[in-house]
Amino acid sequence: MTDKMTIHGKIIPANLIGSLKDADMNGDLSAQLEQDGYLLLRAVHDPDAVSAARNEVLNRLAEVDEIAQPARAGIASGRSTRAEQHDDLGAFWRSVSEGQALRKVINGSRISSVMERLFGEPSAHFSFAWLRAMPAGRASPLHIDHPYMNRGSDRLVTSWTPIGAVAQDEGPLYIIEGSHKWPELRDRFEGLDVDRDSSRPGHMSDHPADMAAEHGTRLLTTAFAPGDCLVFGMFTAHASFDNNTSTGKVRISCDTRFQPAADAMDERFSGPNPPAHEGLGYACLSASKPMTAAVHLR
Ligand SMILES: O=C(O)CCC(=O)C(=O)O
Repeated sequence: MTDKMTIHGKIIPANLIGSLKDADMNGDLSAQLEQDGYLLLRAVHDPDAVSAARNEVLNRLAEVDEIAQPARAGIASGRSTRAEQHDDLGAFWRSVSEGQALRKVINGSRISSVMERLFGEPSAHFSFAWLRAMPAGRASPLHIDHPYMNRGSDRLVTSWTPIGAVAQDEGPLYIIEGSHKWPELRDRFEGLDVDRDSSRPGHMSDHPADMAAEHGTRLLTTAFAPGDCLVFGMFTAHASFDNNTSTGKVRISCDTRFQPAADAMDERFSGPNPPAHEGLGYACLSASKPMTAAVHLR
């Protein structure tokens, strides 16, 4: 497997890759998040609901000829008519991101009740959602979430949901073990707001394997099954492995954000028409661009 575990084409040595451990769902979720910087929640969502969400997204991508028929296989066609069919790419991506079946999973009662247990009080979620369709060869850059969404609650957490199974060679998310406790990440990023300070990037260009090796830690990942999700805090360094699928399968995932309902919410990502970064709405996401287009960073 390790020859298929690459980041920007570089093979990651096996000794630098470890397994995310399953959260103890009956234990203290808050203490586990504090200790590990993440919670791997297995089977938190209904797999049938995830499958319905997956088909909903794939059918929308097939409509713009980016997914080959039968759409449920999730294989990239290598083509796109998205830009020809949709003048407003942000509006198109918003309509996909607000699909009923998708929202039933990512904002549903199952994950909301886990969040209530995590916070020990009622939870709320951003209305904005970061849906991604990652074709072969593509990966997300290394970053922490804090600089992108720090105008509201400091108890905000990310919930990363694979919309369908993601094998280890299909570009799963990884976190850098122990990074949530690294003072250097706080020194470098705490208080940075990428929409107010464009002089400093929010992501890191350091190679994650080098960072892990320097700290004597590893990149933690796993194979994800439909229904799983990975929760982490705002200072946990994370990104994805390259999608090295040999079948052309696109990795579909969605990140959402939860917080205690009583806390202030970052207004960029809340309400019926969230302005998101730079007021661009869903057009701020690289996923709003045709899958065949050059890669951007969000
Ligand atoms: O899905 C990905 O590739 C990246 C997800 C991510 O960066 C996040 O959940 O914050």
